[in-house]
Amino acid sequence: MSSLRVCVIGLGYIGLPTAAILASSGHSVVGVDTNPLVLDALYSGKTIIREAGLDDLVAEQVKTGRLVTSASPVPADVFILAVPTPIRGLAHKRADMTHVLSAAQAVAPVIKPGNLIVLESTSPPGTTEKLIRPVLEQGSGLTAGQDFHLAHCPERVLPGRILHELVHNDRVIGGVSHQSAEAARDLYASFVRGEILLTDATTAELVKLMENTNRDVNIALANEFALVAEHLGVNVWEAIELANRHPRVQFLRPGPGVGGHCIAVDPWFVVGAAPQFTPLIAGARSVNETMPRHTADLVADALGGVAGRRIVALGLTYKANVDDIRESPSSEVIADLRRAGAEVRLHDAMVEATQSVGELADGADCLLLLVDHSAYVALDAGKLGAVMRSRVLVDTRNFLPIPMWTEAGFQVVRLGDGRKLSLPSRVQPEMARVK
Ligand code: SAJ
Repeated sequence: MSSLRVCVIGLGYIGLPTAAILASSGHSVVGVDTNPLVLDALYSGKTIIREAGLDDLVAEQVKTGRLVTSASPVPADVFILAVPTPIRGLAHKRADMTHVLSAAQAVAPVIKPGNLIVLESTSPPGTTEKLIRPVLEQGSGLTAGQDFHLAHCPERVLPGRILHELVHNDRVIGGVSHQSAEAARDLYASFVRGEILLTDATTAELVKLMENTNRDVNIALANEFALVAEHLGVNVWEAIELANRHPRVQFLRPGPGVGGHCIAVDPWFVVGAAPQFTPLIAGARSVNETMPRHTADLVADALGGVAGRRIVALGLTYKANVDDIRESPSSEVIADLRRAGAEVRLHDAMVEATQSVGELADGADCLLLLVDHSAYVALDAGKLGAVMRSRVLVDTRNFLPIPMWTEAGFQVVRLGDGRKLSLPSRVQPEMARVK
């Protein structure tokens, strides 16, 4: 395909890697963001996101001049909207479409006949047809599907593997017309090596939500069994390993909760679209939402109450080996413990720290592993135990080598392991719970 002028609106975890890959595929890319920090960094070839390989790719493309910045959309052949779609409201969780709406409003006046507009942001079903389309048509005076192409191409990359997955994953593209879908396919074919599958816009929106909901529901199932196993005095990790030996069973992993701005958010878009048909999806969400609280309870059980106890929380990001702390279950666990009177010291192997785990452990009562960052494998149980006031390890990810910790004198408690909870404090478990 010939080189196109592409304007990418939103330079976050999806927009920036997409912009850089498009530039490296020979297109002329203008990156647009409302955050001046993002633009300033990019102007000098830098990023404010940590993602494997991204810094180098961006620096290279800025240097070639194929990736430039702008504070607002400029005329182009293609516009890609990659802005966040968070949820708002605690009781009735609804998609917050403010960013998508303003991106569409900003693009509309510069659209020319023959342009292609692609929505990449994960959105409630109907967004492309019912929200974006009228805004673009009114603002441009043109008709989608006739004068310009409009498609939804949901991103599906995994943070930590974004650059690889952007190229190698299959892509689903939904157009408001078949020609729109084909125009988008031609663009993505310039860098995607996976298969590109065409459908209509609303189906593409639902497919994306189904993918993340599938993961959320399956994590909820693992979490629910973790609670069952604790209740029955069984080790869920062993049980999962054994169940997964069945050729058609594949349990995911329990943990202290589901974080990030995708898996914990997208199921609500489905519930919002069809509340009367989604008890399972809503139920899975509530199981996953109870896990941070349950984790705080586990710590309280292990310590016989947390008031006045010193706890070192290991891992603040929403998952392993990324630096993204947004919507992390860790922050909920920590807030719960602090509310109950604990002194919680924080460490994250992926976020620049002023103090080492050893320094933070000095005089502490408990190490609480919340995120399984690879770096934590190297923790030295003997050295840490030597400086702690009491030796309790709570591992919510079944990640640390238990024999090393028990040999160093640690009382080890694992989330989902009912066999490890025979602590003296459990004689009166209700009193020890975090209320
Ligand atoms: N988690 C568990 N147990 C597991 C797997 C994950 O507790 O077995 C937790 C993680 O610790 C984390 C959360 O779930 O808190 C989400 O992590 P994740 O790795 O499952 O997913 P994300 O949010 O990083 O990326 C997901 C991906 N979706 C799917 O795998 C279906 C990715 O492909 C999407 O592009 C991304 O959401 C997105 O942007 O929608």
